[in-house]
Amino acid sequence: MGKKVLVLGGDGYLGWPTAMHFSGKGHDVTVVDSFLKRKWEMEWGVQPLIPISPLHLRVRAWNEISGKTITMIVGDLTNDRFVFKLLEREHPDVIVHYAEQPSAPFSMAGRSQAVTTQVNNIVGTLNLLFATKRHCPEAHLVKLGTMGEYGTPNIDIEEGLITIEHNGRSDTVPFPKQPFSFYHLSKVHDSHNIQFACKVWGLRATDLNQGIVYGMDTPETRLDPRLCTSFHYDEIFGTVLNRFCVQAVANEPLTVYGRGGQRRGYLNIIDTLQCIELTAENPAQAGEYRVFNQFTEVFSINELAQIVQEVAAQHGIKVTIEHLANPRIEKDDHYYNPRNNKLLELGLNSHKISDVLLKEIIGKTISSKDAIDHHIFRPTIKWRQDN
Ligand code: USQ
Repeated sequence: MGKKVLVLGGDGYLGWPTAMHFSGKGHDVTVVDSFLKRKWEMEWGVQPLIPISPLHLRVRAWNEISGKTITMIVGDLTNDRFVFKLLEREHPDVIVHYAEQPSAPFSMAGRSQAVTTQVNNIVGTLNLLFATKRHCPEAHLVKLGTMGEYGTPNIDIEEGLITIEHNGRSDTVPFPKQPFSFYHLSKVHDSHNIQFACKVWGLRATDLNQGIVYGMDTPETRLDPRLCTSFHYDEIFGTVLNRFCVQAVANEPLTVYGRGGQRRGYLNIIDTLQCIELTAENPAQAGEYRVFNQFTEVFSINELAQIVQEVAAQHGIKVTIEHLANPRIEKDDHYYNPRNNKLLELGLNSHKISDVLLKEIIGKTISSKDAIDHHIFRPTIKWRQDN
């Protein structure tokens, strides 16, 4: 039977495809967004490669094309009255929470952006927890966390918890967090707040520690050009593989930061949807706080650059790779072995970064080549200003 699903951050890169996916499967979907990301895009002078319509028009187009109904509500999660009214009225079974400032570089641009990131993300999530307790304590919170919460420790990364022995005693405790930025830290603080709320109020939540997402299309975005999602390639909102694909098509060098040995978990946007769906279908128990590591493959930046170079060559594009002084403070040669068993155990059937997937991004980027802004590839935000 269809569930009542709230998608918070429903205007975003992942929120919009998630909303269509759940609606297409027969769930009753409401999208919520404050359009803050659109404001930040204007402030930084960046925009998605393919212009996206206002959310009103996308919702209308989806409802026409699919014969289903997504409902849309405009509001900001940092406004507690809005959040309490929202949950009182909607009474959701599942709350998918993407409504956060998503960029590490944005959060490192200065004091104001760090504060904006942490207030927006942490206060928004806290309001949501309190409103859930009041109006829908049975609802399952599916929260987008990040693999970056763990950092890159010199030991295997478990899914949320680790059992340690210390002075002859043993306990299972949260896995140590050594994040990369004030943005990633905001997700750490969220995780602690959610875990605590589950413990003291009996709420149920799954924290999805997601890796770096790439890709442009899902089965639903392919139905009509009006349904496409917000695909960024700038230094703020563009993730590395998406940036590399656009740089290749733009005949610009791939911007590898530092030595390029940084290893991270990656997944295709289609697999993000699958992971969210599997999580929603298999909810946490009352009082349970679960963590799933959400990625399908691990690559170094050098490996990614090489893959893009090879796929671009098949399109007749010769790609060069440039190693820039790393604007971030991070290890660029390190051990990295995170686990990702829990979603696989639930049935995740992952898509590998095959030529086909990359070819699709590069192919579609070629058709938008004239729209590429060549000024937004080089990193300008530095973790240390004297870098
Ligand atoms: N990088 C380059 N060249 C570039 C851009 C990035 O070498 O042109 C490197 C970065 O130094 C970093 C890695 O690529 O080592 C990933 O950077 P990114 O910008 O793709 O991703 P990140 O800042 O880690 O954040 C992104 C999303 C964030 C999500 C996170 C998942 O923006 O919302 O939480 O990926 S994770 O990285 O696993 O924490």
